[in-house]
Amino acid sequence: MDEPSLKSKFIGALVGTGIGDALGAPFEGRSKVKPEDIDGIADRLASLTYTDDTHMMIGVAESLVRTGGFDGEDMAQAFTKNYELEPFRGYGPGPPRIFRLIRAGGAWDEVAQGLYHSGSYGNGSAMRVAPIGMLYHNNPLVLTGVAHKSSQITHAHNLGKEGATLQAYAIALATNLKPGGTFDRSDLLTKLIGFVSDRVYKEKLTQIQALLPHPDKDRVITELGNGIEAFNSVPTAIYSFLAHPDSFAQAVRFAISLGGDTDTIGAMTGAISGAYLGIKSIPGGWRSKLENRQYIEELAEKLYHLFLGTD
Ligand code: F2R
Ligand code: MG
Ligand code: MG
Repeated sequence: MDEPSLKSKFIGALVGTGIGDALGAPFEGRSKVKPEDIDGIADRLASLTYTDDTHMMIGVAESLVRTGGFDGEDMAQAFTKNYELEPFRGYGPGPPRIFRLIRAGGAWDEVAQGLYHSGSYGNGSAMRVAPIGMLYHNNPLVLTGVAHKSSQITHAHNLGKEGATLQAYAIALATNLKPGGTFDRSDLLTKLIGFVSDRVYKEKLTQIQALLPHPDKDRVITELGNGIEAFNSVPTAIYSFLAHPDSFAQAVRFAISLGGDTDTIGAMTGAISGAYLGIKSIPGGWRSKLENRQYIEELAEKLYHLFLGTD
């Protein structure tokens, strides 16, 4: 395989989010899914329709591109405007409540604090974080600050913020790696374990190390999780990628086959795999069917130029 360019990785991460989301969406909430059913859906559908995961990822990218970096007020307005235009994207229960508060004039960094008493730890801020992982892939310190603040808009619980930051960092590390050579999974996991602060994430990442040599889907579901909470889905996406580093299709198929929050674990796996392997690794038949593909690719290119300083 030709080594993907950095631009190809930017496009791969954003389109990868959309593909994993759209392929997983028909199975969200089901128990384990047969890989052939995933391919069947992809073949049958004329268009691969994305959900809130990609809709919010688009909002993140639009805001970063528009303001030339992170601006919390602008990003909160982008989420709110996009939701009002397309409320049918299957949003979780929390974000629409936040958007109403934002619309009523609430402060972007305060409104999410009271949700579920201590803020949300749902995976909604991790599923959309690919543009942040890409834009700051060479600067973990800035990546951490921006991922935390972007989560604060809707997911203020520390486990929500840490989940988004961990997913962004996994995308950044994948961007910095060259595919095709020897892939040191242990080194990547060690970096991720050293990066997170919360014990829940440290333990799950350590568990990935134990699970990788002995593939067992049931143990992945039981021990890492396949749920809507950030800590029950971000480590699972990282596992799905690490167990299939050389194939976007295999990584995403595996993530969805676990059942549960299939669109979101698919989206997060697709983002990491796309950032590692680049856009050409995504099967053409999937890529060509993705709803709004051209717009998502244009956003990825603009983000790439923002990174280069050539926008
Ligand atoms: N909403 C869905 N799927 C439902 C069905 C969609 C259907 N197919 C359709 O088309 O309508 N999926 C999307 O939601 C998930 C992301 O959710 P998000 O944005 O994190 O929402 P929320 O409400 O903040 O959190 C989700 C749930 O987590 C629990 N929770 C969170 N924080 C909690 C806390 N501090 N204490 C207790 N529980 C907490 C709650 O149950 C929340 O409702 C993605 O799957 C996306 O695809
Ligand atoms: Mg969704
Ligand atoms: Mg979901």
